[in-house]
Amino acid sequence: MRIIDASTLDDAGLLQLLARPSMEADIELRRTVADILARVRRDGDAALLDYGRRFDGREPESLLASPESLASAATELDEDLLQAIDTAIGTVRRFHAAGKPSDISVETAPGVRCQARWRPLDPVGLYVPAGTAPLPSTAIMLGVPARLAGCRRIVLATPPGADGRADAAVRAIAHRLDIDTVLVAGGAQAVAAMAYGTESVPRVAKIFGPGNRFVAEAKRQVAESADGAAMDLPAGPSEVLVLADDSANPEFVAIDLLSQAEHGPDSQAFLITTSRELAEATDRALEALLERLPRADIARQAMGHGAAIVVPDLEQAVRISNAYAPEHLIIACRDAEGLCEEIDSAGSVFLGHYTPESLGDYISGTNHVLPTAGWARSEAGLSVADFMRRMTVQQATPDGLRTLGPPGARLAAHEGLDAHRLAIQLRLDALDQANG
Ligand code: HSO
Ligand code: ZN
Repeated sequence: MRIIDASTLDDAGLLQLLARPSMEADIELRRTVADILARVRRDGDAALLDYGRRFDGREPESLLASPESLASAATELDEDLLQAIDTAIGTVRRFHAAGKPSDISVETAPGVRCQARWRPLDPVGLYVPAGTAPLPSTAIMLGVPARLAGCRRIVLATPPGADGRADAAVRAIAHRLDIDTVLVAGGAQAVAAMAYGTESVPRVAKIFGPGNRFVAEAKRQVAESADGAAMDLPAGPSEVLVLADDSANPEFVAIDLLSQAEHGPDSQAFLITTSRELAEATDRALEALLERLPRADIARQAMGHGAAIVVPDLEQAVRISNAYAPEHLIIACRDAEGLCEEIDSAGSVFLGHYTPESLGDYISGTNHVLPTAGWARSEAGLSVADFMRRMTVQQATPDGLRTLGPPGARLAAHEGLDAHRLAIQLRLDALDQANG
């Protein structure tokens, strides 16, 4: 890992160092995805099967997982894995249930009541990737909040494994969450099927979940088309920033950097520290740990996009972190909670020396679908609200109209919108007449 002294960098140099690997979709990718979307839209299931053969390298056993294969999936898993899945479903449910938005009802003036009522989206589409490995944890992170939101119909799409079936853990999770439509397809074609519907896949209102470049581009394109489907977050490669002082354990820091780096060659990991000794010890630990990792090649490539940056004080470390707006921020410092107060841009924050990011990826209860690529400046990770929409409702009594009608009509007159003004005034006149 490169170790760089922040004092040797000007602002431009720092920005350059923190730049993300480019994710811009090239023309070729855009065109390929547009073709796939158009074809699935036209030919439905037949196109899905054909693309499955071509891109997934195999035709799925059946496009939709059979009810039996969902019901019996748990029997294909080890008991301790099942228990871990149930623990994760429990913590994610507990945390997300507490954050479920509630309706409000406010009397804004005597006789005028305004409400906000939340309604589940229906149907919704969940994309569970299985690139280098299936990610059943993502099925939990998407399925649990969708169920808590009250979404009635949920489609879960995931690419087939070598046996032509959806991953057994993903099927078991779908079954536990009462998700009975599991589309065994991946890539842009799965996104197209959910956005436009096919003979066997219902058309959904919004598509959630991470995926490769094809999936991300397909989500973007269907979200742009008026009759497509909305999308959750623009997805980029995973990233982590570790902010550490001299109290940090270099081996813990190194393995946290590597746990993001092993996701993919374009992942990014930074260490910002006040201690040069820690940076150097972390670098040594990285080399030793890489020897032990089956995905060392991927992690090594990803580490090339990051660096250790040595700063004079924690204030500067926080400034850099906020400017980068990491998807994951680990604060491995003595006063982690105090520093967290200063953080304003990060997807998910991990405090202290005993809170590895893996905890949040799998089991603590927070969501692991998080804003990447700097989106943490304005966006948040998934929550129940993302699976719902808010609708406002209002009602005025005659007294309410008498109170707020006149100032409303005055504003309408100012804007020269006379039908607006009269919609109020005619009613006020009618009320006057009725009262003699
Ligand atoms: N860290 C990933 C999520 C994940 N990790 C799934 C393991 N499995 C999100 O950036
Ligand atoms: Zn992860």
